[in-house]
Amino acid sequence: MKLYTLLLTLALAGTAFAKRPNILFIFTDDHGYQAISAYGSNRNKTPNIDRIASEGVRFENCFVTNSICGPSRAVILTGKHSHINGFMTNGNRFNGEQQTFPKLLQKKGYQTAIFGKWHLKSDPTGFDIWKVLLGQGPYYNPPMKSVEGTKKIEGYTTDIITDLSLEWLKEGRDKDKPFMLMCQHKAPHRNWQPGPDHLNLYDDIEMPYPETFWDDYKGRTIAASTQAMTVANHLSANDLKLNQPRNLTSAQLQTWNAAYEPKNKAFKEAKLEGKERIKWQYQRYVKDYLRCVASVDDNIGRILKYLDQSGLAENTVVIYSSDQGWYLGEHGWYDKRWMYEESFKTPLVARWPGKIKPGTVNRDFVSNLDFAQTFLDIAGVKEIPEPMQGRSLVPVFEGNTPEDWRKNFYYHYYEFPGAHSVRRHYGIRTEKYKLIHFYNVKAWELFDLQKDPNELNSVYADEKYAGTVKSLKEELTKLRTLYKVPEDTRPVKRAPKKPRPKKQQNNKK
Ligand SMILES: [Ca+2]
Repeated sequence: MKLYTLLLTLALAGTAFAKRPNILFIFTDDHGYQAISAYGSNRNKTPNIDRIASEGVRFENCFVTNSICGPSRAVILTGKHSHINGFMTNGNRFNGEQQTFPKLLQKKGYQTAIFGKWHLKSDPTGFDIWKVLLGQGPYYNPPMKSVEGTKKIEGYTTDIITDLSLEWLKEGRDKDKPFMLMCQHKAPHRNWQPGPDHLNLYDDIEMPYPETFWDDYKGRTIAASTQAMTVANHLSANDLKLNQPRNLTSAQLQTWNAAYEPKNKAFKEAKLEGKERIKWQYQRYVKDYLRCVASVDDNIGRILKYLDQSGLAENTVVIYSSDQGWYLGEHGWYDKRWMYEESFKTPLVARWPGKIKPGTVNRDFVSNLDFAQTFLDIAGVKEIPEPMQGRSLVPVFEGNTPEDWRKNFYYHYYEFPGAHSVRRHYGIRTEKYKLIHFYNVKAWELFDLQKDPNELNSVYADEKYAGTVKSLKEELTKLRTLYKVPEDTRPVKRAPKKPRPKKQQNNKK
């Protein structure tokens, strides 16, 4: 009798266990919200990402704490700001000994898996299975590392990461346990090599130019004019596909050349100069970027289809986001790093049948800092030994944003000297204003976001805003105290790189 009761209890516990929701976290690298049709893109369509948004929620104000690849990933894993988790710049190495949300999920009986981009130097910890790209990883034929070692897989990386995720969902996992799967794409990171299916997509159209494409950086501090990330001067021959890619198989290269050689021939014959040349570079860059996004969207479609067919869709929370936003020619730029809106905001859409009302649009200030606690809350994990610094989005998902939800947000970028020469800065964003401190050059910017949504004219020195500056500085100090931000005393040894003259821009990345 006792044995029967025990077995019955175990069986019931097992049922409850199995019913906990699965978490599918699809994540890209450098996908700006301007390149998602659910966010109103005027340049491309993303029907599958849009589907997640229309069956769930789209967040209009998802901010990152530090707009760059590795640091964003470390924030997500730990639920802590960069200065606490120790990964402040891409040069750092992630300390995998520390508390992360996958480890806490594992303890609660979740199966955890990651396929794709990791980019934190140390090996993944907290995963039952992992297979990751080495560093950035290439777009074609990526070597992938797992506990068994490193093996090259032939094909297009975005397809391969999806294949690995689907194989694990179908055959690899323990179907008696709930899962948390991180499907992490390299795309659409530089240098934007499209997949074989999309090499000629958009050939016959001209992409529209952003309003701020010809920005002259007047109205802001020295920081904005001394960067090295312009479409005009800082794209390499590899970025522009004027060189052949190096690691393609001969069949892949044949397909590639069939697409690019005629386009490159026409470009060379046109001998474009000045603005016409810059426009050509913009068209080439944006189209390649959006071609990479098209493959991401196709592959999200494959996963959503499998969730439908397998019946998993009903009990799986699907989340799509990117490690930060991106410039698709806004301010004349590519890349990220700034606290300006395009790179400070990142896309976030989520679907959770029965919990998130389809078609929801949310404007609360949410962040990648909140993801860890959100995943733990979804899984019913209450024990978080070391406090995290975000908040669970579950009540926000359910349409019950707490009264005391944050009304401002702290940002801090550290990687200077570094690629693209963006000065270190921290700042505060409220609904109406953004105050930024480029502290190594002792310069401040204040933007009135309602009057100047493109952030072209700092009103920091305008007397009319003196009171606003004072109160924002007080709020900023409070946030720095709340998050325990130390003074950044690391020396700035190197002067900012001058933008390279046009003649030298070829060949090197
Ligand atoms: Ca990134």
